[in-house]
Amino acid sequence: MQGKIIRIHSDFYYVDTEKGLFEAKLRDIIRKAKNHPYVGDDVVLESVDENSGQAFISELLPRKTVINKPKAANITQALIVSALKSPDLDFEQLDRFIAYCEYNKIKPVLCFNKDDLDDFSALREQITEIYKLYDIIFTSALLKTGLEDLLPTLKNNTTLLCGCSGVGKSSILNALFDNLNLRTKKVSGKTQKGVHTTRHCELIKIDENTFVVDSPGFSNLTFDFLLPSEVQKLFFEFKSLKEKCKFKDCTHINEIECAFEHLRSSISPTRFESYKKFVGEAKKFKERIKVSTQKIEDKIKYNLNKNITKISSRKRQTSRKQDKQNLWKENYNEE
Ligand SMILES: Nc1nc2c(ncn2[C@@H]2O[C@H](COP(=O)(O)OP(=O)(O)OP(=O)(O)O)[C@@H](O)[C@H]2O)c(=O)[nH]1
Ligand SMILES: [Mg+2]
Ligand SMILES: [Zn+2]
Repeated sequence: MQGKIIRIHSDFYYVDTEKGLFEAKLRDIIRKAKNHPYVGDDVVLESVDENSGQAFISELLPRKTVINKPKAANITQALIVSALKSPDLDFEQLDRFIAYCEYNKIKPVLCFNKDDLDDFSALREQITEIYKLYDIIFTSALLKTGLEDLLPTLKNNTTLLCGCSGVGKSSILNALFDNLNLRTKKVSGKTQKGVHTTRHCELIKIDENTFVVDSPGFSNLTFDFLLPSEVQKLFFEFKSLKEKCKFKDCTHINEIECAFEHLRSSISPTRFESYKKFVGEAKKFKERIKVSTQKIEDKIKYNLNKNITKISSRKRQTSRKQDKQNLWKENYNEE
């Protein structure tokens, strides 16, 4: 029997099937495999144990998409929710979410909530200008405005709602769909930050082809898993430039004679600031790789100087090239 994981609580996986909802555990073969199932995954469910009533997931079916923060599979787009106020709009955090979606090849749609808290005309204009290449929706979950723009966007998609805590992800879903009753909670009076009300990702079926995933708010995305020259791929501002800059590893930040030299002032200052920060984080990753590779090289050199007796191929030291590749893979696939 096949089904879709809608919720995960520690070792328990809740799987929606044509015969109803099952609480399942992972078969050893899946548990020992590297990639564990996520919410949104299609899985094969083994027949339920008659005595204990326990079901088991025995196979993870191929994924169309996957995202590790928050953990979700098979989503077709992400609704990045920000609040215009309470908590204040944080452009850098927004850029982090957008860049992370771009990295995972998931279409971002931008939602700006709590539109009722003030007159945001100037801020709205600024947002529309900066993010003109993305779909933008302004909402108030409280007054239920903007929902008419949101509904058609969600239709026939599996949409992950993500963003910082307290911006109103669960409130938006409650406002859109009756009877959901997702838990929501006031932002802290002192810090004006969310209090992490939603604790787990949850896939909610709206109709046969429409799903939404509510997720816990977070704000600790860092770009320490890719190379500095790759960060530009996550910013639409640089995409049109691809072929034009003659320097292979150019970050386009301050290099002279870089194709972007004259265009730097045309990119929005907040976007450029975010870009520079992410490149900085990626540089640390590059350093880490360099240091680890050096350590391996030193070890190999040391071993080569020793008189090593022949050992079976199974136990033999991996080649330097292989070592580098493994190290690269390890770092690159890191969450
Ligand atoms: N004024 C106003 N308040 C809102 C709106 N949307 C949500 N809120 C309030 O903001 C607070 C946080 O909303 P939640 O829906 O819990 O936020 P969340 O993004 O799900 O937060 P986490 O689950 O912690 O990630 C609640 O007190 C909501 O009532 C809105 O459009 N306008
Ligand atoms: Mg929530
Ligand atoms: Zn350049």
